[in-house]
Amino acid sequence: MTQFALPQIDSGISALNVQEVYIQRGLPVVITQLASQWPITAACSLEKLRYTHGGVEVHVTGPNSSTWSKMGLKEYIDGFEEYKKLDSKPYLRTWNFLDDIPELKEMYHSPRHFQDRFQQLPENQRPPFTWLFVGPCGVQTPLHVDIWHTDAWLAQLEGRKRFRLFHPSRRAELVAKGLLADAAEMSSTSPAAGLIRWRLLMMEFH
Ligand SMILES: O=C(O)CCC(=O)C(=O)O
Repeated sequence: MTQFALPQIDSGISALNVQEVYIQRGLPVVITQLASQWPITAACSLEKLRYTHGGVEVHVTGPNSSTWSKMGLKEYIDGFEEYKKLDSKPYLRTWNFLDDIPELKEMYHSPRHFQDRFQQLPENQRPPFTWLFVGPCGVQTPLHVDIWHTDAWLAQLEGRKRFRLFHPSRRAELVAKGLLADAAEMSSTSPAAGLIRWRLLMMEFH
């Protein structure tokens, strides 16, 4: 399979440039030197989460990645060394962390390079798509198309993660191989089903 490296651009680039060259064309891009400057990056380090917010109850995926169990954040983080030995590791995914730790709200904002149109909705109508993912080395998110075919930006706050993206023209092949289960369902329910976008395959921590 042919693999391509994504373009990397410096965070000094204008928002207009990012919109025109990448976002409007549906092209993935890596913006460097950005998240390291945010106060929320330090506030959400593994160490800070453990010591300052360790009592927060979170839901992590169980061994078959569809069941969820509830545990304290400190308990979950303390288990990381143990989880590394498991074939299927528990993962704290799609955590609406601002609901549980509201004091972080004032530190959180979308980078100026992206327009978050959901912010134009009244607060009580915004979909809960501001997530934090926390996991030990080796956790994975399977191939998927995001809900409503929304575009997403992701920031890596700590550790490393591999992203694999496939061009939408390969969707039928991926479905046929059983790698992408939700394509038909997503395309029939999405208000933006006609948009051509690159999508995420999988992320894993190293
Ligand atoms: O970081 C991950 O493991 C998954 C992120 C993701 O699935 C997404 O943003 O759509």
